[in-house]
Amino acid sequence: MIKSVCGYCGVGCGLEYEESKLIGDISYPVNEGSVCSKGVSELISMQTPTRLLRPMVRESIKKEFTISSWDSVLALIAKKIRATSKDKIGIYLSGQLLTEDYYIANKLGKGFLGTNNVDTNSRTCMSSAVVAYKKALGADFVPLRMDDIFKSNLLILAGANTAEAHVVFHNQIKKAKKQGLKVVVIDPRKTDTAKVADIYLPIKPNSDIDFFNLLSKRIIDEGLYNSDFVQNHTNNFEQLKNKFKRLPVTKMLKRTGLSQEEFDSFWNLYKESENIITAWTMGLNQSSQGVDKNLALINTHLLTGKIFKSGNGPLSLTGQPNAMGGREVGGLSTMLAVHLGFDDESIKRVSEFWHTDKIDNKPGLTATQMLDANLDILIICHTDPLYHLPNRNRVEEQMAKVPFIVEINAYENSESAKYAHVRLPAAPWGEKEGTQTNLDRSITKQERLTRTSIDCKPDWEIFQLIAQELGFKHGFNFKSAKEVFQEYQEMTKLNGYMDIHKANYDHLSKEPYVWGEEIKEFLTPDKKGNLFFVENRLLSEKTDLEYPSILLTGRIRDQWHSGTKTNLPQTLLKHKPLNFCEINEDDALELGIKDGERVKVSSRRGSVESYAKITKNIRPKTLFIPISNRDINFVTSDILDKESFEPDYNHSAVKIERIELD
Ligand SMILES: Nc1nc2c(c(=O)[nH]1)N[C@H]1C(S)=C(S)[C@@H](COP(=O)(O)OP(=O)(O)OC[C@H]3O[C@@H](n4cnc5c(=O)[nH]c(N)nc54)[C@H](O)[C@@H]3O)O[C@H]1N2
Ligand SMILES: Nc1nc2c(c(=O)[nH]1)N[C@H]1C(S)=C(S)[C@@H](COP(=O)(O)OP(=O)(O)OC[C@H]3O[C@@H](n4cnc5c(=O)[nH]c(N)nc54)[C@H](O)[C@@H]3O)O[C@H]1N2
Ligand code: SF4
Ligand SMILES: [Mo]
Repeated sequence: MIKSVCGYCGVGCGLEYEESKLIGDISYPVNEGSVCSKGVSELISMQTPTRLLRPMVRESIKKEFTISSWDSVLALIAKKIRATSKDKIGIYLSGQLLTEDYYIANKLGKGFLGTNNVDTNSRTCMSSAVVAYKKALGADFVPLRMDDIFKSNLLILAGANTAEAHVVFHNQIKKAKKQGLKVVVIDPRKTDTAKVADIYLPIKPNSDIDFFNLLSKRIIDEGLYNSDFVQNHTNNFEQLKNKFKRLPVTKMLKRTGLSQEEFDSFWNLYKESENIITAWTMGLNQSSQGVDKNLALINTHLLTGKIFKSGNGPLSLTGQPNAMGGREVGGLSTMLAVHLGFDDESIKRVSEFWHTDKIDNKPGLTATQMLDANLDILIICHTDPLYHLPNRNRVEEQMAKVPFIVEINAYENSESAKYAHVRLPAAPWGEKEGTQTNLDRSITKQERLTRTSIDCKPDWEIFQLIAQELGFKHGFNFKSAKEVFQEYQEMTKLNGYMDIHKANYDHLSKEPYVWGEEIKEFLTPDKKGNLFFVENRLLSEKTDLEYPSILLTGRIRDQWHSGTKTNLPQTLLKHKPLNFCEINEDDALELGIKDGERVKVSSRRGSVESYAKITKNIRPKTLFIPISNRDINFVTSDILDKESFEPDYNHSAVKIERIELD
C-alpha cells in the first residue's frame, strides 16, 4: 500500500493506493478517510487516451505538429533563449505544480536567465489575498487552520462555494455544525453551500466592501471592538473610526441589496459569537477591488482581536493544491523567493545562496501582463492561459503574435496548444513524486504510484534539462525531487519565519508538516496589524440597457477547470451538466426563456452559448455559467485589480438571448 495525496484542490486529502485502487486515507489528519469524486478518480485521469506522450514541434502555428526527440527540442529551446534578451522571456506557471517544479523554474528564470517574468495562474486566483495579507498581517500567511472550525462558534463564508470547490472541507463544516457551529453564507447565488447555512445573505455582486464596512462600523458604534487589542496590536484605528463616522450607511446597505432585517439578523448572530472565522475565495479575490474586499474583511478581525487564537481568524481558502507552496517558493513575479522581495538585501542573500549574479531588481510581468509585453518566448507549464485569461478574443490575438511558445502539459487537449510551437510531455499525478503546501500550511507529499510513461518527465526535470542545455550545469544537477526539496528547505532559512528545515521529506506522505504553527503575532516590522479604510469605488464594468445583467462564473463539484482531467468519457463525474446558465425565474419569464433552452450570453467582448437553467436561487439580473464551459472567457471582463493585477472575472455586463432554432 502506498500513501499519497490528492492533486486537485487546496484541501489536500490523503489517499491510499493498493491493487490499482484509490481510497481516502483514514489515518490522515486532513480528511480522515473522506475524499471527493475527483480525488478517487485520479487514476482514471492518468490512463486517458488524451495524454500527451511525446515531444512535439512545428515551425509555425499554421503547420501541423510532428513528433520530435527530447534532445532536439531542448536544443531548439536553448537556441531561441540565447537569441533573445531576458526581458523578452516569460515563464507562466501554475498553482498545480509541485514545490520542486516551482523551485527549479523559479531558480532558472529569476536566478539564471535573470528575468523576473516568472508568474503563475495564481495571479488569476489568490493574488488579491496575497497582497491583502501582506498589507494587513505583514506576510502572505494564513493565520489559522481548517480544523479551527471545530473550535469556533461562527463561520462566515463570503464568495466561497465550499460544497463544490472544497468538498471535503465542506463535509467537515457540516460535521462542525452538528457540534454547534453556526454558518453564514454571503453569495449572490443560493449555492449548495448556502443551503446548509443558518443565515444566507443574497448579496448583490461586488458589494462586499460595503457589507464588511457596515459590519466594522457596527462593531465600532456598538463598542464591540477589543480596545486592548486595537491599542496594542493594530495601527490606524483612529483614522478608520473617523472615516467611518461619515459613511453613507443607507446607500451602502442599498448597494448590498440586503434588507435591514437581513443585516440585523446577521449582526445579532455575529455579536453573540465568541469565536469567529471568516473564509473567502473567488467571490472576493476576483474583483476590480479584490485587495480592498480582502482588507475590508480582515478589518473585522483586527477590530475584534479575533485572530491568532484558536477558532478565530480570516481564512483565505486557496483553490489549487499547491498555490500556497508556489507562493512560498517565489512563483509570483512580484516576489523573488521564500517570500523575499527585490530589495538589495534579499537579492544579496538569494544570489549568494544560488551562486549567481544575474538577479534583476525590478518586479517582473504578471501573468495578466505577459501577453501585452511583446514577448519573444513564452513557456507555459501546467496551466492553460488561452482558456483561463479574461477577454479571450484579445488573448487569442496576442498569443498568435508570440514567435515561440513552449507548452509543457500532461494532456494534449488544452486550448493553449493552438498557439504552441513546442509541446513537452509532462508526467502527471501518479507518475511522479514531490511536495505541495495545502491551503492551511500543511506540506504534503504526492507519491509515484506507477512507472513514468517513457517520454514523459516530471516538470522540475524538464526545467532542469532546459537549464543544463543552456550551460547552467552547476546549479541544476539534482538527481531526485528529494534533492530539490532539500535545497529548498535550506533556502527557507533565509527568511526566518518560513524555515521548514525540520520537515522530513520521506515522512510527508504519512504525516504532513505544518509550517508556521508557532507564529502568533503579526509579521509586520512593528508587529502590529494594519487596519485600512477602503471604499467601494464601483470600478467594475457597468450594466446598461443593452447589457443589463451581471455574469458570475465559477466551479461545479465534479469538474476541474478546463476538464482535461475530469471531462472524460470513462468517468461519471457529472453530477451537474458541464454547460448551463443559471437565470432568475422572473428574468426568464420576462425574456420568454424556458428551462433547458439554448441561450447566447454576450458582452461587449464576445459571446458564449449555453442552456438556460431557471432558478429562484440566483439574484435577478445575475447569471452564472460554470467554467467547465471552455468558452467562458470570450465574455469576461479584463479589468484588473490595481494592486494584485487579478482579473474581475465575476462582474461582466452581459445580455442573454434565446437561440432560435431553425
Ligand atoms: N470542483 C472543483 N473544485 C475546485 C476547482 C475546480 O475547478 N473544480 N478549482 C479550485 C480553484 S483553482 C479555486 S480558486 C477554488 C475556488 O473556490 P470558490 O471561489 O469557492 O469557487 P467558485 O465557484 O469560483 O465560487 C465563487 C463564489 O463566489 C460567488 N460570487 C461571485 N461574485 C461575488 C461577489 O461579488 N460577492 C460574493 N460574496 N460572492 C460572489 C459565486 O456565486 C460563487 O458561488 O476552487 C478550487 N476547487
Ligand atoms: N471566467 C473565469 N476564469 C477563470 C476563473 C474563474 O473563476 N472564472 N478562475 C481562475 C482561476 S482561480 C484559476 S486557478 C485558473 C485555472 O485555469 P488553468 O490553470 O488554465 O486550468 P486547468 O484546466 O486546471 O489547467 C491545468 C493544465 O495543466 C495540465 N496538466 C495536468 N497535469 C499536469 C502535469 O502534471 N504537468 C503539466 N505540465 N501539466 C499538467 C492540464 O492538462 C491543464 O491543461 O482559471 C482562472 N480563470
Ligand atoms: S476535497 Fe479536494 S483534495 Fe480532497 S479529494 Fe476532493 S479535490 Fe481532492
Ligand atoms: Mo484558482
